[in-house]
Amino acid sequence: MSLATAIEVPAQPYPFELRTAHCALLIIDMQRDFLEPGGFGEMLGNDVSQLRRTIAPNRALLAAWRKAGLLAIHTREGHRPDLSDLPQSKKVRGRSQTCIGDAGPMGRILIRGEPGQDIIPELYPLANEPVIDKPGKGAFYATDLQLILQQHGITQLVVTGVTTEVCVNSTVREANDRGYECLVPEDCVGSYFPQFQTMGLQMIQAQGGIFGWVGHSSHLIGAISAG
Ligand code: C5J
Repeated sequence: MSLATAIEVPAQPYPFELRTAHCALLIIDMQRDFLEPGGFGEMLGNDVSQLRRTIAPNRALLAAWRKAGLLAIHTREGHRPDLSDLPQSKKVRGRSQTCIGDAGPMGRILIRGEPGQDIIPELYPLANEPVIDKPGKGAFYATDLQLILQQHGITQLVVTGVTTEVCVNSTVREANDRGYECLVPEDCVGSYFPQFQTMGLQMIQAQGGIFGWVGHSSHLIGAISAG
């Protein structure tokens, strides 16, 4: 397989023309506090099994991606320990008893360096894979993600992770506005809310792919493993 050749990957609303030399896998916020039983997400009353079903497909996709020698990037939502990058509006949103920065079940909630803020062991980044610490929902906001993508000549993104309607959707929209073509494998993204999973994916592919494409990891793995 020539890295410059486009491979047609089945997707909605029409096939995605994958150019592996210019495509990065961007795994959004597969963090312990969102996915693990006993974490912040579960503490808020969410059903983490809705997110945990994405672990196995992400593992398989990441393994194939690494085997093909392609660029994988990971993100983590979180804030500085002194909370200097946490807007008050985000801190108090939800009127919860426990806020970002407070002591949680796995250390201070969504604070960089705390166990709960880190990526789950099943998908832990390799030393050569960039990890983007982001204070917002979108991965481009207040990060060096775009610079890293430019340095690698990336024009396409396969976006996976959690949650479909929040950080995945925000990132795909940000990427689309910056000219990146985004493919979202539906089995590799998850929401605590089944209806948001469905609608979050429909929003991406609606109106001729207004923000991007929706596919399945099996087709992507087939495409990158073919060469
Ligand atoms: C993410 C969130 N990662 N739902 N965060 O989607 O607050």
